[in-house]
Amino acid sequence: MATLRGSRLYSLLHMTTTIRQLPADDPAQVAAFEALIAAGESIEPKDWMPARYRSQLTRMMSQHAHSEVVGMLPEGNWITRAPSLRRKQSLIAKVQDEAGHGLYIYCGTETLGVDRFDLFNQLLDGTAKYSSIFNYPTLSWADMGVIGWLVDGAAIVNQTVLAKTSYGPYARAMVRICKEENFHKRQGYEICTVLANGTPAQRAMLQDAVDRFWWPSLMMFGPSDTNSLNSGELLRWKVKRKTNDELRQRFVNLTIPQAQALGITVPDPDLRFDPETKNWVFGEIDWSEFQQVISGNGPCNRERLEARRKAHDDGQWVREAASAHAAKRARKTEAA
Ligand code: BYC
Repeated sequence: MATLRGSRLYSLLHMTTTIRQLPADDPAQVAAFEALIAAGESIEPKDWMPARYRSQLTRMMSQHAHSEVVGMLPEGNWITRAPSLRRKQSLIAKVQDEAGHGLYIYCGTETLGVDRFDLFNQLLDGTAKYSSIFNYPTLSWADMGVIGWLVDGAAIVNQTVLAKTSYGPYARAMVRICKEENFHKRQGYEICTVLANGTPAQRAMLQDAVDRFWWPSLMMFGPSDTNSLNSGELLRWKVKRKTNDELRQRFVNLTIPQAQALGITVPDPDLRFDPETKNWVFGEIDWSEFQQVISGNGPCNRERLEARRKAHDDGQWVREAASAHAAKRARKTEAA
C-alpha cells in the first residue's frame, strides 16, 4: 500500500506524540478562553485555544471526515444496480455530496494545524475511527432508502446541533452539510415510501432493511452518557451541545411517527410511548456489538478499509499528475 508522507510508523509516532506531549496551558489564557465560550463566542483558527480543545476537535472532526468518505462505499455499491436512471442520478449525486462533505471537514481540520495527509494515513493504516454504521453490508435496494431515511436522519439530528458548536470552521461546515443531508434524507424516505406502497415483496424488502439498520442507527450516537468518555469535556467547551443519549432520544421520537406513516415496524419489542415524558421509550442497545464494530470486528470493517486503500492506491497517478501540473504552473509564473 502506498501511503502519503511516509509509513505506518510515521503515523503511529505522530499520533502518540500528539496525544502524550500536549503542552501545559497558561491558566490565564485558559480562563480568557473559557470566558469567551461562556459568552457564546465562536473560537476561530487564529484564537488561542487549550491544547486539549485542539486535540479533541482534531479527533472528532477527523473521525467525522473519515466517516463521510467511508460512507460513500456502502451506497457506491448500488450505483450500477439502481432500478432506474432517475434513482441512479440521485444516488450518484448523494455519494458525490459525501465526498464533498469529507473535503469540507478535512479542510476544517487543517485550520487546527494538522496535515490532512497524516489523517488519511491514520484511516488507511487502521488507527483512526470512523462511524460504526458504515461497517454493515448493504444487501438490497431497500437499504438505499433506509440509509437515506435512518442514517442521514440520525446524521441530521447530530449535525444540526453541531452547527452551533463553539469552533467556527466546524460549525460553518455543518450548516452547509445539513442542507445537503436534508435532500439525502428526503430521497431515502421517498424510496421507502415507494417500497411501502409497492408489492408484498417490496414491503418485505423494506421491513428487512429496517430490521437490519434500526439498532446500528441508534448506535451512531455513541455510547450511553454514563460511558461517554469525551462528553464531559466537549459539553463544557460547547463543542457538543447535547449528550449522546439526548440526541438518540430525539432521533427515536422523530423517527417512530415516520415508521408508522410507512406502515412498518422497528425491531424493538420494548418500544412504547410514555405519555408523561412524551418520549418513545426504547429497549436496551447491544453495546457489545457496538464495541466489536468500533474495535474493527464488525461485519464489513476489513472490506471497507481494503476498498479505501485500493481507491487511494488507484488515485496515486491523479495526485502525481496534479502535483506535476502545479509545479509546472509555479515554474511558469516564476519565469514570467
Ligand atoms: N462509531 O466519548 P464518546 C454521516 C467512539 S457521517 C465509531 O461518546 P464523543 C454520513 C468515540 O470516537 C457520521 N466510534 O465520543 C456520512 C470515542 O472513541 P475515541 C459521523 C464511535 O466524541 C455519509 C469512543 O467511542 N458523524 O452521518 O464524545 C452518508 C467513546 O465515545 C461512535 C460524526 O462523526 C460511532 N458511532 O461522541 C450518510 C459527527 N460513537 O475517539 C451519513 C461528529 C462513539 O475516544 N461526532 N465512538 O477513541 C460526534 O458527534 C461525536 O464524536 C460522537 C461520539 C457522538 C460520534
